[in-house]
Amino acid sequence: MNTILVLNGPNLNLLGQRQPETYGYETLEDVARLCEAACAEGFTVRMLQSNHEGQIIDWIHEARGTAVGIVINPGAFTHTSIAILDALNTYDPPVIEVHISQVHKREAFRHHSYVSHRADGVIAGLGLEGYAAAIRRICQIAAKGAPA
Ligand code: CA2
Repeated sequence: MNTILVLNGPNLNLLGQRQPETYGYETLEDVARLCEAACAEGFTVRMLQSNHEGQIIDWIHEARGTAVGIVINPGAFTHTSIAILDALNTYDPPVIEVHISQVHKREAFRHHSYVSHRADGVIAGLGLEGYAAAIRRICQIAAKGAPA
């Protein structure tokens, strides 16, 4: 078991195609490449995206016993989904929440995250580099048994 699950929520399939002033010009494929490059030897990345809350929950359930950590950008579900929080609460290994934009500089409704109630780390505003930092941290914890 050396897989790190990278989950992306709604609309992130459009990364690089719309709102470049907020989310930049790079695509989700670029995120996948960046994550793979950030992965320590012996670890692999499984990169997934869905616009559907239930699908994301099913993937979190599947990660139990199969993934050493989860990097999650829940998209707008960050601010609405107690169901995703509940699913993450069934998962013991490290969870790192990533936001491409600095959500705290944006509208007030983006300031609260249900997922942050579970996440071991939260990264916002570092652009795609946030994913790479999250991958490096999970590799570090998984390799050394460091506390999450
Ligand atoms: O900053 C982030 O990564 C967000 O999680 C992105 C979500 C937003 O609802 C959160 O508040 C912050 C939105 C994802 C929408 O992604 C798009 C990407 C490109 C073009 C259009 C939407």
